[in-house]
Amino acid sequence: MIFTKFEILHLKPKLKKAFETSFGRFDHNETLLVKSFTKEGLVGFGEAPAMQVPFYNYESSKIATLVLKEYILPQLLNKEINSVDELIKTYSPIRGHNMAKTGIEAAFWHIKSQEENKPLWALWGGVRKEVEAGISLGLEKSVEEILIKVEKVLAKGFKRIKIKIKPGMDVKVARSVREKFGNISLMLDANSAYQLRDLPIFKELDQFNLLMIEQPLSYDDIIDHAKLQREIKTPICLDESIHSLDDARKAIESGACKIINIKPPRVGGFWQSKLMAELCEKNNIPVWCGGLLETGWGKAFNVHISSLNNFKLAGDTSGSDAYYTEDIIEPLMVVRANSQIDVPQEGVGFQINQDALKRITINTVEITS
Ligand code: OSB
Ligand code: MG
Repeated sequence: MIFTKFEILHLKPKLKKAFETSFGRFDHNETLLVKSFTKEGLVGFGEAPAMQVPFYNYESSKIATLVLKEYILPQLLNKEINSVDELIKTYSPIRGHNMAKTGIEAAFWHIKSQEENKPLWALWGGVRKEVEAGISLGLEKSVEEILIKVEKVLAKGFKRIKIKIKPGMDVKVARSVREKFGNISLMLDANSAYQLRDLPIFKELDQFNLLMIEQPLSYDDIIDHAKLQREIKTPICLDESIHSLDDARKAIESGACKIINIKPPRVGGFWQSKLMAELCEKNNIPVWCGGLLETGWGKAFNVHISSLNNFKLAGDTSGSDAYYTEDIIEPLMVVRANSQIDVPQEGVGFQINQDALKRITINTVEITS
């Protein structure tokens, strides 16, 4: 394929309900779509879900726009790109900025799936026909409000529930959920809100038979997580700390985690995600696909990658009705009553709803030669 033009669409979708983590509370999100045009007349969309502020990692929608516009996209114009390796090679000198890189990589896969008339999962070696959905519940002002939300999502059929925690809203959350709902499949996500000196809290959490605890310590740490994992029974799952195959290898070798949350935009794309899942599989580390409040377009790609063999645990992919007042895909993504999402058998499996896209696009940047 030869790219002739790009558009970076800056989207600002409104969340149905404010989403709060230990790093902030948001009532809308921001994300990017990289719209890529080829000489052959195909168009590919790829989502770069960098949020409005660099709180989850150092990327944000504005930073990712800058990096795409100045450094990644110009060198792809009018160049023949036929393999993902060729694509990745053009921007590999750029350190980090994995979300920005994922935007163009996803667009490449969208075009590839049209060229080869294959679903995304077939290009990546997926094996599953359906994948298990989970839901990630944000923090609330009180434990009571969290219990109400848990009750609602259990009624909807979600089987694996993740709840955000922060200091002061941790043990009491886990205890109350266990008291009210028994032994449901429950996990917590700290988004790096704790330090090693908080060990007594994690020892206390050990009694609740949690599926895992996600990213308890610093966003850039592996060593302290290894120390913590040696002291607690609950499996640690790393999210923020893992950006590359090398990070994954170091975390596994040092015993810093027993599970990895693979978010394609955090690790630099779907090809890296595949390689990371395979590395983890060789080391008996199961993985699952996390989310970054992507629109349905990004979530669709996450469904396809979740069909790879080592994605053994439910992901943070919750269906179109869980996130925004209006999603940009048609049909909408549905979680069935048994908590499963069908893996599409053609292409991406969804189309972009151009009217809905227009309504939430706040800026467009064009890159041509
Ligand atoms: O840590 O997994 C996280 C959302 C934004 C940033 C970080 C995280 C999350 C979620 C929600 O937990 C995942 C989703 O449903 O998209
Ligand atoms: Mg997380």
